[in-house]
Amino acid sequence: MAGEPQDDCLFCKIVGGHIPATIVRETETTVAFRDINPQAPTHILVIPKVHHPDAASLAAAEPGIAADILREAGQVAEGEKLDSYRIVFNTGTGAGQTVWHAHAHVLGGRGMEWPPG
Ligand code: DGP
Repeated sequence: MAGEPQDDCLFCKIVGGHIPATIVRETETTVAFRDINPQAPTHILVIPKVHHPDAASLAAAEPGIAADILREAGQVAEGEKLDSYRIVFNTGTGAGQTVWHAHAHVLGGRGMEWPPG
């Protein structure tokens, strides 16, 4: 059922405490933790506790929680004292998505280029 924890989902296991992560913030609906393979001095993932495969499907099913993700991304940036930062939702294999549980990357602490690669 949509939103239910998936046995084979890495991020559901982090939400459930079955896989360790460096958690920086947690709310009733979200968890924020440091990316295992950081692409910037600050690289934190903000995920919903509910399982949806990508950001658009999360927003379609549970728009309030999608908004929570954006608000928490801002809180993470404030907590990390980032003046500038990037929020990224990779969606689909061709865009680099590798984990099929919606997540926002919050990246900062270095200069960034546009367009992204
Ligand atoms: P994406 O490629 O957009 O689906 O992002 C998935 C991110 O998840 C990627 O940057 C690496 C991160 N990641 C994968 N496995 C783990 C893990 O076990 N722990 C943590 N903290 N991050 C992980």
